[in-house]
Amino acid sequence: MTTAQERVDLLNKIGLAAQNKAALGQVLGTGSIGQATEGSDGRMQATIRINPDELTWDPSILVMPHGGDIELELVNDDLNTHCALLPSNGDRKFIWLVNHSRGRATLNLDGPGYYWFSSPTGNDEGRGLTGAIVVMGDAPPEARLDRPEQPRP
Ligand SMILES: [Cu+2]
Repeated sequence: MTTAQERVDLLNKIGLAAQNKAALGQVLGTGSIGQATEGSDGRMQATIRINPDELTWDPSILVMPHGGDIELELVNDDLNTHCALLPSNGDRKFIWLVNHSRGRATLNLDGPGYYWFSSPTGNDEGRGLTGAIVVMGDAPPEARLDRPEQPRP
């Protein structure tokens, strides 16, 4: 077992913290965590990058403080074309990201939970370009089940 910092140090030492000759991309589940910022109008905002030669999203875990609308800026600083397939109520959003490009997507995620996003082209997902948007908070009253009070952690 390693602590989180030891894990990062070991991945760096072995050379698995970037694309290398032993692995096509970063080790699955390796990546940073970030928090969306919130404006006075309640809309949230975040920037997610693909850094050169890492083949992960940065952050790869984006945390929203609660459900609602979020404006994402997506930046591809890698030397290859990628894309983003993103969750949103009603329909998913898709954006192409040629190398050294950026794009914007507005998502509506109104319920708490884990939502997945990725770059589904080529073998990007298998190489590490998968991520999660985590929406904190409780389910809105209209979405709650009609059942007796449940024990809460
Ligand atoms: Cu808020």
